[in-house]
Amino acid sequence: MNVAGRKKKKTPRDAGRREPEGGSFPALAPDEGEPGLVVAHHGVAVLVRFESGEARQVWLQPEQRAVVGDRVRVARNRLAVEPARGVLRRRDPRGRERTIATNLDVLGIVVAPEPREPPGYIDRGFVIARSAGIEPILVMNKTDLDDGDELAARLIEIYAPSASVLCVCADRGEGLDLIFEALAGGRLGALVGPSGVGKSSLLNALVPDLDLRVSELNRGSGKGRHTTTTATLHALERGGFLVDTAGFKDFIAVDVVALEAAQAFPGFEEAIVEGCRFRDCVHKSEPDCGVLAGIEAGTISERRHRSYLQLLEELESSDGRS
Ligand SMILES: Nc1nc2c(ncn2[C@@H]2O[C@H](COP(=O)(O)OP(=O)(O)OP(=O)(O)O)[C@@H](O)[C@H]2O)c(=O)[nH]1
Ligand SMILES: [Mg+2]
Ligand SMILES: [Zn+2]
Repeated sequence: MNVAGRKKKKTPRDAGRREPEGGSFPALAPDEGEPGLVVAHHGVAVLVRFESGEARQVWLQPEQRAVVGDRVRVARNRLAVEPARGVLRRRDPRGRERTIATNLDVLGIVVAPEPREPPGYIDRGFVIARSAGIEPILVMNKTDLDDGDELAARLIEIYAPSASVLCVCADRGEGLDLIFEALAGGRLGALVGPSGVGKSSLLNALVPDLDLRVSELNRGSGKGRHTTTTATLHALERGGFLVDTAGFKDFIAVDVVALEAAQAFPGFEEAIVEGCRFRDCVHKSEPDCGVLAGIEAGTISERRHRSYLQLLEELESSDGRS
């Protein structure tokens, strides 16, 4: 479905919000129905968990959309989807918009020494999360592997000033407390990352009796096998909820403008607050730019700035696609 015709200009207040699709599902009156949460998505139907703890499959109407994390009401086997915030979207390699999950408080970007994520993956994750009002955290799994310490040190150096960097090991059950803490107080998080980094393995380690499918990396390519094909949401014993998602290597932003990237890029936070003269500075060649001054002073590396400029270029070139 082409949604370009309905597209409104985005304002900062809209960031990460989404209204339910159309008004064309007259199924339920306002406040009618039993409230529930979408915990799995099966194409034409969703699995809804109710406050009683019971879960039931509900068919979607033609064209109706609901994803994991959506709050819904169900009556007469019909579904009404509540407006959502914290909406995580990406563009797939064919240019189509995909909503991965909604109502997220936290995005756990999972990486590992093997398989390594594509260049710029983490930065795009930060920008996408922050511009949707979701707190990004970085989760490095597989600390037991040989290159674990080296990668952890590098990630901490770059990202720890901007966000929590959690070094964990699903295999040995290490660092799991850090994930519980990040979701304490009933927060909803999702794990995203390339196939094979161990997202499902982490969920299995966090949730007793959960038995999500995991598979070994491909021996030849060292890549994951796209084992998880649909997102599922799980309650944690210590409070909070966590979504397992299908791995993807293209973390392409939808509707993120240059200024949002300029303000959300990890590592620029302090320089912007202290330094940029113009509020709409995109740190390219503006006078009195805190980021450019940081490069001069050696507090921001040129390499990080190059990664940022590359991301800006990508955003600009994907603009016309939707
Ligand atoms: N050495 C080591 N291997 C791990 C660890 N966690 C997961 N793995 C292995 O990594 C492989 C991939 O794990 P999965 O949990 O299937 O990865 P995933 O991120 O869910 O992959 P997709 O579902 O394809 O996106 C499996 O062989 C796991 O046993 C870890 O902490 N250490
Ligand atoms: Mg998986
Ligand atoms: Zn600037």
